[in-house]
Amino acid sequence: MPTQVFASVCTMDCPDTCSLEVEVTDGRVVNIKGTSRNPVTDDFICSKVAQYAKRVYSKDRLLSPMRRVGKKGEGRFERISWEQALNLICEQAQAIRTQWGGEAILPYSYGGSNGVLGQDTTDKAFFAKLGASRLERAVCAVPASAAAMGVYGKMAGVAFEDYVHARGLIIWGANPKASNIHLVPYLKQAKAAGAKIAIVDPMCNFSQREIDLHVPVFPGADLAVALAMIHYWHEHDLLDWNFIAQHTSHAEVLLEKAQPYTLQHAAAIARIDAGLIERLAVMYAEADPALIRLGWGMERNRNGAQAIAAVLAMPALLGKFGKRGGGYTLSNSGAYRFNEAAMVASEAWNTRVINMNLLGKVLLEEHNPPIKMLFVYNCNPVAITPNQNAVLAGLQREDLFTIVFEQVMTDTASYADVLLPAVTFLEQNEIKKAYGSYALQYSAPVIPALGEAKPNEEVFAMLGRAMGWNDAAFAVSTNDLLPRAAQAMRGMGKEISWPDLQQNKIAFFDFPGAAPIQFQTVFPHTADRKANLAPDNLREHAYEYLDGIDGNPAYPLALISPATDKSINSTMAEYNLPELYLMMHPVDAAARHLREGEKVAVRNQYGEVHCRLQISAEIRTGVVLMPKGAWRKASLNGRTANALAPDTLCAVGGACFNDARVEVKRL
Ligand SMILES: Nc1nc2c(c(=O)[nH]1)N[C@H]1C(S)=C(S)[C@@H](COP(=O)(O)OP(=O)(O)OC[C@H]3O[C@@H](n4cnc5c(=O)[nH]c(N)nc54)[C@H](O)[C@@H]3O)O[C@H]1N2
Ligand SMILES: Nc1nc2c(c(=O)[nH]1)N[C@H]1C(S)=C(S)[C@@H](COP(=O)(O)OP(=O)(O)OC[C@H]3O[C@@H](n4cnc5c(=O)[nH]c(N)nc54)[C@H](O)[C@@H]3O)O[C@H]1N2
Ligand code: SF4
Ligand SMILES: [Mo]
Repeated sequence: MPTQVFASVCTMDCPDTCSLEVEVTDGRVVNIKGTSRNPVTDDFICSKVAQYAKRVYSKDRLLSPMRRVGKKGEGRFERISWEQALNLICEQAQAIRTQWGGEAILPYSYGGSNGVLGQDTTDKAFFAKLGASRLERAVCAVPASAAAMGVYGKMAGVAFEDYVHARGLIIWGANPKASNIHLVPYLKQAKAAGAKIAIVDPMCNFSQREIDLHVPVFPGADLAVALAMIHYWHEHDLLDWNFIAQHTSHAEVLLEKAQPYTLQHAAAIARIDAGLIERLAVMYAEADPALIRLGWGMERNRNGAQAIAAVLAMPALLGKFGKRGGGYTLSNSGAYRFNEAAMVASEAWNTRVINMNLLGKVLLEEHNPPIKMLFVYNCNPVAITPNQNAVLAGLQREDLFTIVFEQVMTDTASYADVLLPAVTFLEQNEIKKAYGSYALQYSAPVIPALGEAKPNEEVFAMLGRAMGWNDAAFAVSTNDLLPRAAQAMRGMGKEISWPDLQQNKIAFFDFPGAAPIQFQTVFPHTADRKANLAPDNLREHAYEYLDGIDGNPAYPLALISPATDKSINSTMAEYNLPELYLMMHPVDAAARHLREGEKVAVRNQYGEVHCRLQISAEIRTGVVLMPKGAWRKASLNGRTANALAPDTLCAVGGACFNDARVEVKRL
């Protein structure tokens, strides 16, 4: 058969949301390339997804429902039919509901393939009708969302294409070289046109040629640095009082909180030179247009939401909005005003809420009712949830009935009682809102589903029917949901027509214009359309720097575990990240007499990880780095970064992965 080429879209949890061209020969995916249908993709994609066929045809692919025959975690299963699997799950759910109540059932999900069909449609209707516990999806983005919602009501951010217009850029707690690669060409163009670029990050992900300033802030100390910059501008009369008066509220609260933060005070907290903070403040104040790219690296600690709010306030305090290339970008997901309720009707769902970061504790500690059934989909908690040892111990519980709905045999799947096989994005119909680039895209299957794999929305509808429920929610198919999703899309400046989307595969915004200009074509979605510089949702702790975790001499090093170019979270890490490593600065290594490539034990009160040491001056002193997403087999003792990550929460419930403090010894 000749090779056929199909249009597709990458649905990974990545801001870029590339438009793809997939070559299929004899029904098999042979090549995946980028196109410029989404202009930001510009014909190139990351090597991970270029080789995604490896995952589609992996020997670890789940191709039929299965039932556990070995011990939990051992990974021995036998094949069963879909009908048997659905019946088994329904029997268990009924029995648990009768004995313990619906809240003894916990759905557990996160990013998965991230489209509008595969989450919060029939799954939500199913768990709502069961009266299951609700999940607070808080492993990512909760602090950033709270800040962005509070300050600007999630105003649309500066488009990547407009970065070329900026003359001063701060990349704050983001690593575009790994996690947002399509921003990088625009940064290069801006630099070539004379822009100054600064990064605020304990790690230096750029070469000296690519940037003008690196501020190697200690993890969790961004709030102090941001307040010191604000204090500095106030003191040097650099604030834009006109903009503040016209377009902001509660600036006085922020300015008062910034008062104690002299450059020296913040520098001591952030363990950097005060001169660096001053250079950053001056560079940003002088730049016109000035732009800030905020990443999620800054949020993953106890001060995350407050720090992001303080950084978000900067363009308002200095009046940097109102022109191309001026303002900020965080997540652009808020630009779509998607009417989720129009997809599938759900019953009212008012049960207890469980924060997903606490999974291990929730499974192990006493609760009323206890969790008796765990239903995992779109998520790999053994790899990505903090306090891995508690998660593993919880999953071992013999009285816990665990269902894992997955594409491949993950570290979590091996603990399942029942496994359900999921399609990959190349086998699926999905509509995907990009949260970095500005486009809505439709992807049709390019190959038929492998084995008996099915898409989420169909499986939860099947489960509802297997429960004997006649609700309309459980009668829907994928084909019913596609036109509904197009109709439910608001905020794009125009109606989205399903036939057009189906035909063209992509729809763009009209702000008016393809790219928004903050405070000119787009405005805050706050009640008064002003930037709220001390929003209610943060005000109780507004801009209060919490120290608290440093100072235990047994664990002097801060451990961060950011994204790498090897995987998307744990997806594809199974083959791209075969060996876990710890990165350490030469000075910290010398102090411990450790050498490059040596086996080390990384320890704290939560656990211990054994891996190889990598020595690099790119990471600052006092901080070590272990990549996120590694599978257990990549480590020398079956534990990964999350065995060291605390299951503490920040004030708004977000994960504090980077509050881990550790010590490292030779193994
Ligand atoms: N290749 C790839 N791309 C991805 C992902 C992936 O796993 N792999 N994941 C996707 C997802 S789900 C997300 S949320 C995003 C995340 O992508 P990013 O927003 O880039 O977030 P992180 O990778 O967590 O961290 C970014 C940077 O923050 C730094 N950092 C850590 N702690 C601090 C701190 O306290 N302050 C400051 N200023 N910097 C700090 C880290 O050293 C790192 O360089 O990427 C998405 N894209
Ligand atoms: N230590 C540390 N841990 C972290 C982070 C960190 O910075 N440090 N970052 C956190 C962040 S930013 C995030 S977003 C989370 C991400 O955590 P997760 O969202 O759990 O990300 P993945 O590990 O990629 O797991 C998603 C799983 O869903 C499956 N899947 C994909 N598509 C489908 C589908 O259509 N149906 C079904 N049923 N399954 C599907 C994939 O095979 C994959 O195993 O991790 C968090 N964990
Ligand atoms: S993971 Fe990101 S960069 Fe890679 S193909 Fe998908 S959207 Fe593009
Ligand atoms: Mo994330």
